Amino acid sequence: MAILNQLTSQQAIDLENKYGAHNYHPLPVVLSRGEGVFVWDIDGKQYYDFLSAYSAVNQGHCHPKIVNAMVQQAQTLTLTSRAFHNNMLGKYEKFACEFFGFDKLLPMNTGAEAVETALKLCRKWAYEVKGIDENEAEIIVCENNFHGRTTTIISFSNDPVARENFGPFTNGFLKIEYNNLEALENTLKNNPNVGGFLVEPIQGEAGVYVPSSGYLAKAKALCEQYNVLFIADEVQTGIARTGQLLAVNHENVTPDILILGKALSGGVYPVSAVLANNTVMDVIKPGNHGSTFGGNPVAAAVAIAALTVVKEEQLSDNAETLGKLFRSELNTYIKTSNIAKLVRGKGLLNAIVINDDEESDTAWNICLALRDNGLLAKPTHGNIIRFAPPLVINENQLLDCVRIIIKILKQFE
Ligand code: IF1
Repeated sequence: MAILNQLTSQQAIDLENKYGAHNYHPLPVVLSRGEGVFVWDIDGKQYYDFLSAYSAVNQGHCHPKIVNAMVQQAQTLTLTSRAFHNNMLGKYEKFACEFFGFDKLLPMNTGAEAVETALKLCRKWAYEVKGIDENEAEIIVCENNFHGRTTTIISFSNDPVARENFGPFTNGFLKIEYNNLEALENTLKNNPNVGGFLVEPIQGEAGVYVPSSGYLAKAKALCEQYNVLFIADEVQTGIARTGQLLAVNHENVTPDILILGKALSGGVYPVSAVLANNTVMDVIKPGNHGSTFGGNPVAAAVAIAALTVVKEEQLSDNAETLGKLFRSELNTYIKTSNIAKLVRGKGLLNAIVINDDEESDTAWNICLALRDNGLLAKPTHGNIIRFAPPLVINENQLLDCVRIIIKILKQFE
């Protein structure tokens, strides 16, 4: 097919501009290959990937074990729909439930679908178990959240760009300040119809905001006190990214509903999931919810392989150790820097706040310079640059990247 002939970078970008919706503003680089911590552009230039497809390729690009699992299953049975059983789904559900410590799993495909599933599950539990009057259930969410792009999810977003002209919006959500336990307790006390509290253990898109130590544990305790489900969106923070299998593990918190996505498949295939114990998950009956591809045999094989890699390669420990090294090295530089204000994060989910206002393009220009020096990263909001390499990165590679980052930051001082 002629369309598959080698393109120049500009030709590839022009095709996207002409034939693709303009719903992103990508960094000008055209990638064609990935392996481990590296990606290559179509001219063969190598880069460290410090975005990891928004923490979907925690296991590294094209991990052979995960790819092989996909290929094997894809050559055997790809999709049955849930109209029939298949030999892979139950195995995956058992594997994942034991891996994360829950009774049941509801398989979906994207993170947003899993968040929507969790919202529906929480509401159904609120009516049928907690006894809230029908259509009166409310779910508490946090300011500056990011949980996906569906109409209901953006209904409780406060990002004007994500909301503008997409109304009318879904009701039933109460918004509180993130990392504010008093706001949570007051909202729980004054709103008897609350069924759940949906929270990111670290707010990723908002700029890698790590809550105060103890916040998640105290929030969970408040939810228990008021008979409200604690719903952890670990789509970005989960699967070893923050130095523990789940970010909530840092505080020994067990969510009532756990939402997973992204690296659940190692970035090889869209796989997401909602996990809960029977007292919650058993409100779901045949016909209540579903998805054509949800829990398909390829997704099942890929997810088992992706989670196995996390354990076998001890990715949580690596993220914990190298994350501390990353922040330590950057903090040493920041002491004498006038361009970098601070570095924050947990494990290998980190961000640097640039000493310029949100509207400036300094962070963007820094990312262009990083690209020219073999490292790919992208600003989250305005003056914040997220740094999230695949968790398979080794110490020498990390220190090489620290060197590149500091070299470029110094050029902007
Ligand atoms: C974009 C970042 C944004 C997520 C959390 C659910 C979802 C996401 C905590 C939905 C998705 C992606 C979506 C992508 C950019 C990226 C992202 F934070 F990771 F950087 F936008 F905030 N919960 N995050 O982070 O999962 O439906 O995408 O599979 O939409 O621009 P999805």
